[in-house]
Amino acid sequence: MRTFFSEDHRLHFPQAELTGGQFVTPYERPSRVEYVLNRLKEQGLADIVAPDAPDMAPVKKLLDPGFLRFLETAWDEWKAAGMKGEVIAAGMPARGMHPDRCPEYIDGKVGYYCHASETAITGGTWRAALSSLASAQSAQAQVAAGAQAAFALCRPPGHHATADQYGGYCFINNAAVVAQMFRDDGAGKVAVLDIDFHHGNGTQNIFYDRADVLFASLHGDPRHAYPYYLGYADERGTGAGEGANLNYPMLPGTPYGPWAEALDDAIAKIRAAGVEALVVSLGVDAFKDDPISFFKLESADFADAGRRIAGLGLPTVFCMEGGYAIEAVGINTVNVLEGFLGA
Ligand code: OKP
Ligand code: ZN
Repeated sequence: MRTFFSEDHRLHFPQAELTGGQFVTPYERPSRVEYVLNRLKEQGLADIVAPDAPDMAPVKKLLDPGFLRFLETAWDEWKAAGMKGEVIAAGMPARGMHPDRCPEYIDGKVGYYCHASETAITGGTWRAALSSLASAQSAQAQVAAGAQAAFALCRPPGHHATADQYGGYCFINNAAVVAQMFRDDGAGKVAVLDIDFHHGNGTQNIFYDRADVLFASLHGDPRHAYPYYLGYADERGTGAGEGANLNYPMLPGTPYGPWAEALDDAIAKIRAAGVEALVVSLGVDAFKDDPISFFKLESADFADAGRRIAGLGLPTVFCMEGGYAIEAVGINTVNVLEGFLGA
């Protein structure tokens, strides 16, 4: 399996994440992917190539062009307004306010296009997000051209980003773009299977009213885990998309047994839906030692999950999402890929 990876991820390295009332070094940091690269090489999965340039045409159709322009220009506007620090949203439109009138002043715009203030934008964020997108798109192109599977080692991640809001360390929803590209290439139905610990609110939101992209997510119960305001089991899709959204929220301490049962249920429903291509939002923060998550998966469980996913027999693009127990991120991520490959 080929890995697509761009060194430009390094351009995104904010100093600050707002956590517990403090600014800390972000959990989502450049060194995460070094562990994945090293493990890939260690395990002989050394086919690692740089992606082609991103193709913005499918992205502009799926995501809000105003949002994309905002991401591109936010840092310059912020600095031009005299702001001293990184771009951080201090307030968002809340209940009883206007959720869809975009202010003109940058501080207001930031809140309009953001859903969670832990995530900072810096001068390199846009280019890093584009490079992450490019890896996902090149992986999709390789699978569309006949490869059984490809791995996009994306950083920053994408699954929390909606069509018009960033947050949760995510700016551009790589997995959603890949799913749309499979559709554009002729796949009748596509599934996005999100095994990151956190609910893929962005992906859910983008496809919520669509029957042609099935979304299934295994995640920490939103009553206890970020993104908190989405991810309940009764969110099943709307209109034509009714029944095409599957959420599996699970409680703190959940070990592999029940997690794998949820995975099998999602897999069975993906199989029954007649899906022709699969996108896996591959986060490994369900790991027992993850510093910001609360499931109890062991490293070996990730290989077993990969085996189960392979049982679908679908053309598959893996898009890297989260995983913050950095020394184990490489082992856990590559375990999924090796399990998938039957290694
Ligand atoms: C991104 B991905 C840490 C709170 C972190 C944001 C988590 C974003 C996770 N104290 N809240 O899904 O791995
Ligand atoms: Zn996560």
